[in-house]
Amino acid sequence: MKLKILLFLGTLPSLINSFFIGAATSSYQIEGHNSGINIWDEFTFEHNLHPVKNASNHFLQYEEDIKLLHEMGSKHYRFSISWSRIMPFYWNDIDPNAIQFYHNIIDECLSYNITPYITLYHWDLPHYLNTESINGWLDEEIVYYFKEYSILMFEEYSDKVKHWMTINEPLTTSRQGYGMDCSFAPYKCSLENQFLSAHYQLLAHAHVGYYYLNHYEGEIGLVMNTNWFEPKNEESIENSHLLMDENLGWFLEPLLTGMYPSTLEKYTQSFSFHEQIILMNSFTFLGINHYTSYYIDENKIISVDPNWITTKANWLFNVPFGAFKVFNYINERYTDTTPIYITECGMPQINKGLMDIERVNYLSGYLSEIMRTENKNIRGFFVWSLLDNFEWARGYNESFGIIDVDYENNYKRSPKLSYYWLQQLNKFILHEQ
Ligand code: PNW
Repeated sequence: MKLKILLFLGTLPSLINSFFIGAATSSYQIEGHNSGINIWDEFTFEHNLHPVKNASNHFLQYEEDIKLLHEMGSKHYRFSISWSRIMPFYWNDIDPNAIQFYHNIIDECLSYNITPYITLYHWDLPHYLNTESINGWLDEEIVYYFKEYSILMFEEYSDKVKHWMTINEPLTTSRQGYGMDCSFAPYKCSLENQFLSAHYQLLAHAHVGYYYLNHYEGEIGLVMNTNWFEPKNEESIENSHLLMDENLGWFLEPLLTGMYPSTLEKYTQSFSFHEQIILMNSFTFLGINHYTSYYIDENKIISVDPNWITTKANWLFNVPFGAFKVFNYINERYTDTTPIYITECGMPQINKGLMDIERVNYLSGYLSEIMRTENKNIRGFFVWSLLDNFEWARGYNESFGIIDVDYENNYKRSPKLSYYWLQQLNKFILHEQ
């Protein structure tokens, strides 16, 4: 293990002057103590998933959690605001306690000199926006609702917060909530819905990002997720491009060019000229969540290498070289000028417990590869996640945290090995900077 850390530190200098390591969370996965109902409450109830009542109890323990982040040496925290906490029961019914709660979190961060990065939407859509009259992300009106809610958040917090993210992983919402990998809330799945929900998420992002950049000083971006699809041989390269179009290009190309990838033409509608202008002027950075990679062959069959290290999540393999490839690919194929934050990266360990050597191994591999990419625009890395949390359709069975949460013992927090490893790394980075 010592050797691994040393090897890793040897590769640091290329990006180190401008690089940071922070941590990420999302509201529904950790806060608990919700009042209104959102689509994930409905989903977990209907699927008899898990008692999500108080998640990781962050609502009551946020001071302790932010202190732990501070003690890890991180100066950057990505978290989300819960739309359904802010407006719990009906549209524009604003809960002042919720507004105060996020002020408290922001103030707590600032007291430690931790910079807050706020995600406006991390999947907790209020119930009243997913009904027969307003059909969630399938309804054009959602663009208006998301913009009004976001403006309210800017008015409230923008004096203190200068880094914003609009929507987390529109790909996952479209594929898993509305599309062909149907497994997430709100479970309204068809091929048509998959592309329609993506379209409105893109427009919602665009209107909010454009508005923010025209009214405030700060930065804003969309958080996209992508795997890397490694071609198995020369004949598979085109299929690898196609899969990258279907995962990343689907959302990234509209931002950069105002158009969907040509390979998706038969499924997508085009943007008007006005929408194109807004899309292309709606961001100052790209947020990229990257977790894993697959092989793709000439027949578009996806596979994994049996030697890749597995994790508790059946979709997530430890493939460091994929991180190298994916950020090079973004650099070469899409943009070599736009700043990038790696907004999520991490894994769930097979056995719950504090000795998460697998996670140290994963993080050291991924960070080393990220450091040696040609991509010079990467500004920072947010490990997913600060705390063990509610892992959506998989409930509490997958522990992504660098800090353990004991759900049976008053939500007691215990930092894992990876936390201490990142603490050492942060000391080194800060020292070098
Ligand atoms: C992300 N997949 O979701 C989310 O942004 C987080 O809220 C979540 O906890 C984290 O990754 C870990 O899963 C994903 O199946 C969910 O490929 C599923 C997939 C990818 C990302």
